[in-house]
Amino acid sequence: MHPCPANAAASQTPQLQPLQLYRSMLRIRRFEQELHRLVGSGAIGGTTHLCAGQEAVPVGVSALLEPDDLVTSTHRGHGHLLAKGAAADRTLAEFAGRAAGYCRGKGGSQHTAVPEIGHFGSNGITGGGLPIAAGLALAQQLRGTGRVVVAYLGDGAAATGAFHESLNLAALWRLPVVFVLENNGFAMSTPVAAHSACADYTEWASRYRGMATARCDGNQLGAVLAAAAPLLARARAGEGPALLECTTWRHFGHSKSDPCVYRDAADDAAWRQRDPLLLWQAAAELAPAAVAAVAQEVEAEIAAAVRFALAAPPGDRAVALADLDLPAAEPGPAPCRIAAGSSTTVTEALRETLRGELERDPRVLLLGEDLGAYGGAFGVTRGLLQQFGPARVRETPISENGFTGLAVGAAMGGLHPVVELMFGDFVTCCMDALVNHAAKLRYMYAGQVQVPLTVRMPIGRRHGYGATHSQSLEAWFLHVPGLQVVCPANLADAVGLLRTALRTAAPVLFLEPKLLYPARGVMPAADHLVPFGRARIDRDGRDVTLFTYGQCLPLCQAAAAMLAGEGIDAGIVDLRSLAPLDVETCAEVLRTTGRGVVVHEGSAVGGVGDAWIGALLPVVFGWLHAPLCKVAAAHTPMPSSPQLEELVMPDAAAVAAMARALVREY
Ligand SMILES: Cc1ncc(C[n+]2csc(CCOP(=O)(O)OP(=O)(O)O)c2C)c(N)n1
Repeated sequence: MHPCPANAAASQTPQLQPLQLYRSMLRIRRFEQELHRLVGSGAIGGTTHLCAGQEAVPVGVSALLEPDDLVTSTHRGHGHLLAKGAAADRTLAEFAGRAAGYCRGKGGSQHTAVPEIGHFGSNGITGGGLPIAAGLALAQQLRGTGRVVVAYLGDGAAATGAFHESLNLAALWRLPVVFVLENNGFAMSTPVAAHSACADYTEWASRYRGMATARCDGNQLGAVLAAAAPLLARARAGEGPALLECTTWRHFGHSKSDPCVYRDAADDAAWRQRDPLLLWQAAAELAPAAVAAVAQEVEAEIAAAVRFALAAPPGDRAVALADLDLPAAEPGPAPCRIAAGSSTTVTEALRETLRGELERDPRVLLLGEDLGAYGGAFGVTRGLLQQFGPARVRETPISENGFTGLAVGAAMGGLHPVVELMFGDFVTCCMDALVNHAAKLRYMYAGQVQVPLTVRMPIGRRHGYGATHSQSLEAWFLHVPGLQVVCPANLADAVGLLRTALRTAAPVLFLEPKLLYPARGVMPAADHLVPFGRARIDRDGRDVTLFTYGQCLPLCQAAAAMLAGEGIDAGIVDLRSLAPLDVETCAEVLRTTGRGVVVHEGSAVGGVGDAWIGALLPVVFGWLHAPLCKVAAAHTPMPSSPQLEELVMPDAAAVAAMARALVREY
């Protein structure tokens, strides 16, 4: 018999009894075989990535977990779900797109989560779940829950930046996470030797300081148990993260359409000889009669699951549109060292708002590069590390995708992280974390999780920072359901919008116009909140209205002053909230003036202005005296020279010219 250190505990712990372990593996095997049949016949649509052949890994690992330990999973995650305790019927219903599924049919095979059993989601982005797992582990560590997180991945995922960023962060912060790498020899059709420049994954991972590693035969359940147990115990004891590599083999193709032509038939046959169920049957010396009885039980469970899933109805329109509403912001005052009514700068006001929320709410923590001695790129966080310590003001490596993804996981794990991107331009490096994860997880997982995450990002020009440090990329995010995008243009809104972001259980991109940092204003009350989706009328006007946000507000004010000198009465609306957009207030104002110009620093092509016009036109068309127009940056990268920068940016004269033309020509 293969030595199984878990056998000592087997008599007391039901999930470690050899027959139960066999049963768990058989349950996954039969589930996958039935799913293969149903997908093949067209009874279930969508894509599926079956894990038959790899059952010993999740069964071995899950057998060592407590019920409230957490796992994150991959596209090939059915076994991870079932082994953690998901019911076969609701799992199959999910994959069949039925409302009775765990995610009401919105997640499907690649995006199912069952947080009530500690399963925080399979993931359709290769490697995408790894930073999230690190963040869930950070939440366990900070909340002192004593739980561990298991992050499954395939060999292909080990080539992603997300993998290395996650291992680095986990090692730096000694997070209670065990990365379980199911090495089945291929990433889709690409063999390991062609996609990973390492001798073995344990050798790679061991280079991260404090990362324990082990490698085992992933088809031998006893070997998985033996290798995983000490790594999980170590992580649970706070001794740091680990990587466990399990070599294994999938029986089916990569996905339903894969005939597996790239695999050697002899290899396949040899691996099938080493079927984990057969190996365990022999190793654990299971009696044939007991195996037959278990098989009968499993057969009945899977047959019932198929009947349940196929009979269940799909969700309706309400299901399709649910889980996107914006939760209300918590009202109430926060401690504030700057007295309401006194004059200060936006930088200081932002810092005091962060300080107040850190003091008020133990779930809040800051993450970003150089937040401590440097105070963040623009000095906003100066002094906060000294006050709150490195656990809550966390200086990160230069790993935007890693630490933003980690923040998503920490948010799901019950914290409210505030990420600072040094420059908004670097959002390109964490698009996956924001667009594929922060924005969607609540929806995909049908409201079972929330992602209270604030991402602060300095945007716009500051005279000479050049093409990669001056952009205004916010328009991209208006296209992503699930993200809130807000941008203050004065001190009171900077405080009110940031405080609202920190009190709202949803992902918020908080844009900080760079030119606004040194601006002065009056500190608002300690309970001042600015609700999202409400524009602010900055100036009433009869003839034409300028719609803007952020650092274009001053130039609109200058343009309005110029126009006033010519007898043109121009109003100004500060949008403040780009997503959700306050269509109602904008429409109301346009009902009066019938002429509107939208002004912003982002490129004129596909920018906020186009989105704004698209949203308003169907509502206000009948009231317009003139077409809605925009004044925005030229469609060029930002040149470094301040003189050239002026030439591609909108200015007050251009805004005034456009408004004048609308008034005079229409
Ligand atoms: C970022 C990303 N790139 C590509 C894909 C398409 N894709 C899905 S699974 C997969 C292979 C992943 O291989 P591996 O991590 O070894 O897992 P396995 O399929 O072997 O379980 C690929 C290329 C994806 N989903 N996400």
